[in-house]
Amino acid sequence: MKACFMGLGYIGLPTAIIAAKHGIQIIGVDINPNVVEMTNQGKLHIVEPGMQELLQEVVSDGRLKASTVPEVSDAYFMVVPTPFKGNHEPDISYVESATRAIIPFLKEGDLYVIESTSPVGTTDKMTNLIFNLRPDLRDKIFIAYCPERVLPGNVIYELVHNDRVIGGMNEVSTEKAVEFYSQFVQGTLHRTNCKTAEMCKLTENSSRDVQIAFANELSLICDKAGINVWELINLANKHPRVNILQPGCGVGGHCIAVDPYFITADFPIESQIIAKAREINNYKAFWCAEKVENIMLKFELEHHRKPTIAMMGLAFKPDIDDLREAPAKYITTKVMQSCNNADILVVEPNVKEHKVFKLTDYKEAYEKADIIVFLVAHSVFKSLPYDDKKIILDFCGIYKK
Ligand code: SAJ
Repeated sequence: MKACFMGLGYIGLPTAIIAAKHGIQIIGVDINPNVVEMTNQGKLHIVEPGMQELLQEVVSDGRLKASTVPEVSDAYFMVVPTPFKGNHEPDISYVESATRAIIPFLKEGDLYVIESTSPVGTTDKMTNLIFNLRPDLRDKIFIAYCPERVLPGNVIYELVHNDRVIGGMNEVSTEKAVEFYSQFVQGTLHRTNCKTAEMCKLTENSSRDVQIAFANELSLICDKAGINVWELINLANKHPRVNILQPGCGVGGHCIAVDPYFITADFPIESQIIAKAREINNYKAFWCAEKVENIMLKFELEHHRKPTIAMMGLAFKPDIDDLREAPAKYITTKVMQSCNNADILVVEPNVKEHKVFKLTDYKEAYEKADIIVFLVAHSVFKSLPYDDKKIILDFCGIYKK
């Protein structure tokens, strides 16, 4: 069996590698020639523990080859980005162009699968596109939607062990896709239709966004009421049917802060809670920046000098080096812009160098600063002793104080 993966990014490349490792012949396609070249040299262009060794193995024994153009295969997988446009409208143009690129190669009996997070109805749209251009293939190919669920950093394990949802345009398509994924997935493959599978992916990430928004809203209430939100959530979670997540300085990354808009854009009247959750999580970052600015002004009035401030963390979540859509980066930028001349030390222990921020070692910054702002709950920060002579703004629960 030969499979063609359109898109060699954070999901496409690991999936292609794991499929190759399980004996499937893979052609991996990417529009970026550097990605193609690096992949063919066995060099991983993304950061993912354990993946480098696997890539080298499948490239050297010829099971994975990368190219900028597709090749005739038995199955085709669309694993390209689906960003949103300025007004939070989903942009499926990459899925469409990847689909257009493989249409000439399709033949009777082939499987076509979309993995990219997509608005409801995308699989139907691509089905129409395929049959408009290739009416000869009507009822002769299999079409399905199968979203990924992996957590970056734990991809090798989760790609194999997580359950997956597979929704075909009809039952035979679902079965054909289940047959493909069962070659390397040990989790249960749950069968449904394509619209439900599309909505399921959006629901998973929106559910997490709404739950985090609840925790963030509690943090705003508790700040005003003079209650320790960490203690409160810990106590509330002692109830057998309550499980509140943790507040932070906002929600970042390319999934949870994006996918809910795919629902709100198409269902603006119905999706009240989902839209509000996005607003609350975005507002939380703005609120944190304002808090820092106010504390700085207060310090200046009391001490007749500008404070030294340590902004602790830039990543979008703890213990990673990924700064995409990170609220901590937004807060740091906003604080730097609003208070020129103040001495701001930027800390991100998981990144060596940054082209915009001059980075300072976390211990040195903690030592030097008058105001410590904890933005990301990186493990190393938890070893810093609590110094009550400093002003500490703990937005992510380092000390849970
Ligand atoms: N966060 C909080 N409080 C929490 C948990 C998370 O503020 O209690 C914040 C994080 O700091 C971060 C953001 O939420 O800024 C997102 O982090 P995350 O760990 O919740 O999720 P991602 O974006 O790394 O990965 C998610 C996962 N989805 C779910 O858990 C439902 C992953 O399984 C998906 O595969 C991925 O999105 C995706 O690609 O869609």
